[in-house]
Amino acid sequence: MEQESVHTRDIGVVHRAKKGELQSGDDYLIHDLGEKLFVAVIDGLGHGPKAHEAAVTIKSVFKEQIEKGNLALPMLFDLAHKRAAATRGGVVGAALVDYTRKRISFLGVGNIAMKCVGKNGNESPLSVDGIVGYTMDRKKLQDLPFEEGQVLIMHSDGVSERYGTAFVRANSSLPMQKLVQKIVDGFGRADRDDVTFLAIKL
Ligand SMILES: [Mn+2]
Repeated sequence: MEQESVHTRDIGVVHRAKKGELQSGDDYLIHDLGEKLFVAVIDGLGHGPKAHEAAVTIKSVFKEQIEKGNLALPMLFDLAHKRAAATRGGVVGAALVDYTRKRISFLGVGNIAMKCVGKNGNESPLSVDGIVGYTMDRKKLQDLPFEEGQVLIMHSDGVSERYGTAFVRANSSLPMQKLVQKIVDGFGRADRDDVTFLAIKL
């Protein structure tokens, strides 16, 4: 049976280290699996090389597991939690977009902002408190429907949430890279923190 597996995805990314740091303590992963898309933003505790180490450790667990076909978010977080125990740990938001079922699974531990913005309203899945690699008492998997044309936003606290979802909606016809740059230019805090901002047109 033939399946269409080639998508042209409109994805915008800005990822930059805090001013004065050579390495970012944030990291992210976008892994396109054809009918599914895995997206994660990781903010290692603090900034600089130790934060970088934590973020990269978590990302590498995700990457390794996804390449093996392991896509269950709670399991990915459990493995990352174990592996990152030797590091400072970090806050993590992850989403698995299923284009066939038109649903997104979200899992967030700590303050990574995740939103799905559409013309008929927004979904903001909630993260639970915790730090992957340090303290992760519980996980809350959320599964939400989406519509084509909505914008999936995921970012670290290096960008203030004051840009607002109305701004995203009003600018959702822009190429995602333009949208992300506009938001980061207006609301990024690279003078104080690492910045990672992703936008995906669903
Ligand atoms: Mn941060």
